Amino acid sequence: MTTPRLAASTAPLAALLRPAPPERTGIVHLGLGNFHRAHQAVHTAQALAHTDGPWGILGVAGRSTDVADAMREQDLRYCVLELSAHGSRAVVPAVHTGVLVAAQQTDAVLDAIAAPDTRIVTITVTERGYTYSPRTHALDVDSEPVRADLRGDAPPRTTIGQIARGLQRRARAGSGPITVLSCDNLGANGRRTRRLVREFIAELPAAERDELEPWLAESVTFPNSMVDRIVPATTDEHREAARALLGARDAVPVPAEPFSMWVLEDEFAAGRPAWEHAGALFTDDVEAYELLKLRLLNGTHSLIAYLGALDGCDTIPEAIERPFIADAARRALRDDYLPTLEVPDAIDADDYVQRLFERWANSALRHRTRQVGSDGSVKLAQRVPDPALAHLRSGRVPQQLALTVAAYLCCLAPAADAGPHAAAMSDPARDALVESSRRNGSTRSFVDDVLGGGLLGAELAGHGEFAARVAELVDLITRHGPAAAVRETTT
Ligand code: CS2
Repeated sequence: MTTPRLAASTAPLAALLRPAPPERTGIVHLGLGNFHRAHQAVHTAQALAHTDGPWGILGVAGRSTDVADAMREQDLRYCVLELSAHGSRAVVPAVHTGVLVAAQQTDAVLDAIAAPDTRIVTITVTERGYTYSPRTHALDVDSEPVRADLRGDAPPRTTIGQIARGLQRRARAGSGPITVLSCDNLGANGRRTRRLVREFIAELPAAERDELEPWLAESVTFPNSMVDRIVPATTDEHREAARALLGARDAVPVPAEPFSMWVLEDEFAAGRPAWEHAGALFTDDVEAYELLKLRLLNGTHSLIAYLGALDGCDTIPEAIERPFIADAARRALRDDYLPTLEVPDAIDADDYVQRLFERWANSALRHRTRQVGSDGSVKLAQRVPDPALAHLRSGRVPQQLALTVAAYLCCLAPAADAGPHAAAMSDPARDALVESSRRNGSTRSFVDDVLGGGLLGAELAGHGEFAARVAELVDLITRHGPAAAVRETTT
């Protein structure tokens, strides 16, 4: 007998977080990737199972049609595979009310943002999706896609353009207040999104700008939020696991760790689901949680990924099992990140760190070094410069932060073959890094060129002692391998 396709009628009852999607759509979500489907969708389904409400999610994919097509074929159902060494289970959120693909259906996306029923726009488009200049952190008005969206003679292609144009349509339609909620790993993600949307609007013709600015100030909120769940990319093994656990074929299951955390500011202009009943924490102090997570988890994750890839590890659990990588991670946490943080009262730092090691060691996830290592040019800018500057200002060179940057450069622009895992990392800056490494005769001038070019912001580039250490570590890795470089940072 062939296994049926996952659908409304074949989803096993025991796996359903709620019986069926809500009837009304209250949330438009931009970025239909794995993270959204394992994090916010699950928290929303759980919240609605506790307190029902008009909070169905319209999921909007950027360009790729795969997930949207598969979800349509599956009555908008998919499963989240919670994977751990202690056992696995599949849950089906059943919370989406529709799917769109922005590149093909931009007008429908703008209409959805403008619809009176919509009261929240959520975003997971990764660090790369915000079209800001890494150097100034302002909207990148020099980039072609942003310029095109400002001209407005074609449907907007950038996320910020789509939000601004959608809000413009909403203001004109008189559809009332709305919340824009970024769920990406960016420091102060809500404030940053607001700034970018405002900068977009400020560039519009005066009549449009004057119409929109006061409405935006009065009717739209942009809460900050910290999101946390390790969510790898889907493979055929996950499809097999989904089939075994569900008794149905899911083309787009999402693997995830059991852990999930969400911390938000409670600044919603037009209501929200009762996410507090799904484990979300509401606080005025989201920034402390964001910094904690961006530095301890994400910053150290990058170090593990680059060292691991250079040492031939396909996955994060494989990497963290190597004693020299675990040692570097421990030192990064203890010496370089923790001293720069104010840990929120509700968090026990020792427990948090111990939990991180357990989460990284989750071998059932098979989270790949190449996935964490991809897009380092945008990710590291969120993770490394601020804590590095805190140390440099007090006269200390943070060894593991310098090592993170050195290992990144060795993966992306290697002097010799850096192996298949490093080669598979994608990064918008790869070509420029390779070109700079070719052009510059010495490692030091290469590192100066890269940092001076704004990779990690202007201020860090001014600290020659940091660049010097990065260059030494690049040379050590190139000549003697990553373990020797770690040893050098610890003696
Ligand atoms: C990772 C994150 O790929 C990466 O850069 O550090 O995706 C990480 O797994 C999540 O932020 C965990 O919440």
